Amino acid sequence: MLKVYGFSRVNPFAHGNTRDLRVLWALEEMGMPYEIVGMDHPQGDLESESFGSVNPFRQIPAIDDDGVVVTESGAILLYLARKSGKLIPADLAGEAQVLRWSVAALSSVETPVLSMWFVGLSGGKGSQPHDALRSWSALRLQQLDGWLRNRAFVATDEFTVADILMTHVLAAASTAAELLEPHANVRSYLARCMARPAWKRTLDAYEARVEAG
Ligand SMILES: N[C@@H](CCC(=O)N[C@@H](CS)C(=O)NCC(=O)O)C(=O)O
Repeated sequence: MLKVYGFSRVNPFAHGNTRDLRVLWALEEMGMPYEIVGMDHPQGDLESESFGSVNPFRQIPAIDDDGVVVTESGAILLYLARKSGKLIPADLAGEAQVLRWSVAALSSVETPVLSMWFVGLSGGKGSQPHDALRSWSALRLQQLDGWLRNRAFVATDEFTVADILMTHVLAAASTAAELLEPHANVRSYLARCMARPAWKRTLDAYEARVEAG
């Protein structure tokens, strides 16, 4: 049985935003069976020797699929899509678009918005580096907004794992709402992806299971 390492307890700020949700959402969309290995972050479960051998970075998410260990949310989603044949096209050209936009979500978009959040959290609000990161983030969102002008989904005509990654990057509490505000195409894209029943079921199950503390 596929094991998913996900949080069982996490601090209140991160609760509802953690990257195990990307994996759980994908599994829900794919209808794949799995079991959750619950990790208590405040209690130090990520620091255990056994988890260190799963993920040297000691971060969630990770999966163990009958001995195939995969970490990094993007790599996990692409692995699950290839394995299930769902949320990714079967042809090489279509698959390339999903790879392209999965990497774009996690590098071109997540890097500036997460860096801006981190510098702000570290006391840098109002500083020159924070302003520079805001400009960098705003540029990427403006460009993404143009790309989404006539598209329902980011990589292909259908919903794919690239949409899960892009949606979760943009909807995380770490992405400042002020960045999204000017971009109507991005906002309607997010609303469309987050209205999916599988996302609602995933979030409801997470909220019922994961303790904020
Ligand atoms: N690049 C990784 C980042 C994983 C990550 O940042 N995980 C967070 C939870 S969302 C974590 O485990 N934080 C705990 C820690 O770093 O101590 C991915 O996309 O999977």
